[in-house]
Amino acid sequence: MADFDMVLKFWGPVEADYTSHGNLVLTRLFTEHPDTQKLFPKFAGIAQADLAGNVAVSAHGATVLKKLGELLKAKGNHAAILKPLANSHATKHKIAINNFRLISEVIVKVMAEKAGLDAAGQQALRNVMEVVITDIEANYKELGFSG
Ligand code: CUP
Repeated sequence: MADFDMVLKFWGPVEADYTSHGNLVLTRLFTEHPDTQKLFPKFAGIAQADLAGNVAVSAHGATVLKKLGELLKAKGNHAAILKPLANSHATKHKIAINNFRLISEVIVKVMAEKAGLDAAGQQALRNVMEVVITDIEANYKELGFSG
């Protein structure tokens, strides 16, 4: 089975509550990698203890997971989805590529815990994220953002 489909088998629980799962992803990212909390100015001042209940964290977490859902459903045909995302993350937010690797690993862990993503699914998601990140990197290069 293709990696995209392998992950989509476990997407139901995530899709059913993008807000809670999204908050979990960003809270975990900011706790495990505190520097990443400074990437977005609107999150920089939030105390770690308040992340779980923060509405803005939940909202952006939901955005991240919705985007990932779109990417999975595009099954590799994602150039049109990634271009604007790479654009805004390079020119507006200035998010270096390594941060996408960090958030990807956190998403794998959260899906394992909350959606039952099994070992094969975890590998499939890692493969999908590798393709996505490579394509974002190519966009970054075109934009002249070193990332
Ligand atoms: O959209 C958005 O917002 C993005 C999403 C994604 C993820 C992963 C991959 C691809 C895409 N984001 Cu935001 C991202 C990020 C963040 O937020 C943070 C950190 C890092 C990355």
